[in-house]
Amino acid sequence: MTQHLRTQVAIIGGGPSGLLLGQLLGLQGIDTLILERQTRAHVLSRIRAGVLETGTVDVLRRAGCADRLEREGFIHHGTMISCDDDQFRIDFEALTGQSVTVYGQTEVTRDLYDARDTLGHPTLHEVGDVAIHDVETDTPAVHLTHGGRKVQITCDYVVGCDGYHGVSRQTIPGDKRQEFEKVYPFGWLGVLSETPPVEDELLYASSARGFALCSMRNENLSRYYIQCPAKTTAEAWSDAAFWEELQRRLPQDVAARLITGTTVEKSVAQLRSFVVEPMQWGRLFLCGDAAHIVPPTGAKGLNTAVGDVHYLSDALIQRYADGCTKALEGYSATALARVWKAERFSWWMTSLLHHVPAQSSFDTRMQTAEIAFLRANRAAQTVLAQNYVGLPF
Ligand code: RFL
Ligand code: PHB
Repeated sequence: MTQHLRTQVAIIGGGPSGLLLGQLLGLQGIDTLILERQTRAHVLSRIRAGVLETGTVDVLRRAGCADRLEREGFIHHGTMISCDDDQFRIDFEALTGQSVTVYGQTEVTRDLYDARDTLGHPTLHEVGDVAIHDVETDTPAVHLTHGGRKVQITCDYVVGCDGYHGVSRQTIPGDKRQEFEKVYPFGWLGVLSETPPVEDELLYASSARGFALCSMRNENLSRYYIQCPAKTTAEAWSDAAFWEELQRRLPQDVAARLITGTTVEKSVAQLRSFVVEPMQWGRLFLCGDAAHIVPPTGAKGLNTAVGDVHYLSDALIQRYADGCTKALEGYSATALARVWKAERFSWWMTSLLHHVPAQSSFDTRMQTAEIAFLRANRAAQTVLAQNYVGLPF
């Protein structure tokens, strides 16, 4: 037996993009149905982003999901950058008048699920075989399996918020879709440890042995990353080996202060830049990692996803308020203009701070010279700070 459902906006993917879109639309009385492949517990167990732009916090506030963030998040007015033993600070507040908030993506997602529970709008978890149909007509549909049954959903619009490995992007015909990609010859090995952070602010560390990042979640929960070979697995790294390698990449005085301990999570992420154009096809729209990926160095992935959701939610709200589809038609162009700027910044920060064994001595000197310029030049620091705190929507 096939179950038939009807909604206004079918959202594929219950990660931060899908949940935030559902919340912003739900608050305006627009029905959404979220279709998520994993269990809620699985989605909430993924440790990912940690840095939120001011604009992201504003959108979460508009979604009614910023109360805990404002209580528990940490405002950072700057960040540290080091090159071997030399260390300097980028003062966001002085350079841009803005700051960022350190609050984990896991917590953002939890707040969004709680808000959806309060709204009472439906989410189907553990869906399978999701297939999108007829988005070039006025009656699109999504077919899937759920709990051993076939489900057919009719809707006005389909939004693909299903991340990089999702199915939505592939619905755009191959001859109408252009993909831009750069795969970096390295990854990040990340650990979460129940230890106090080594610094009050984040530290982005460049060293001849490769990049390292000291980040945090709260006073007793630290997040550290080291650049690693692309094919490394987390299992190949003991805690002791991780801490030793991290210490070797940090300035000596910082390494001496590092408190190590048992890690509670360890994972490897491949670094990639990716964009698909266009971000819409007929009545299908893409948001977040479904349409673009950045290497995490600039902390832009989640923030760029929130930018997409901001544009698309406004366009859909306008469409349901007065029937005007102008903003919907312009969604891809509007979103892509901001996406490419985040791509450029993330690529630049990644290229500046990472080292690969095969790189030429000339390239190494270029990195050293650029970091030295950044250290001494207020205009260069302002450009970094403006991008890091987030470009305006
Ligand atoms: P997600 O989070 O991948 O969610 C997609 C959801 O879709 C589901 N799904 C499907 N559901 C139904 N049917 C299918 N066929 C489906 N296929 C997939 C998945 O199960 C999932 O629940 O995408 P979304 O919502 O667009 O959110 C994007 C962010 O998660 C991502 O951009 C950030 O995590 C990137 N990122 C960072 N971003 C920042 O802004 N600041 C940071 O500091 C930051 N640090 C990071 C990061 C990403 C990292 N990794 C692991 C790649 C640090 C790391 C290490
Ligand atoms: C994190 O805390 O997970 C984090 C912070 C900054 C980044 C990437 C990841 O650039």
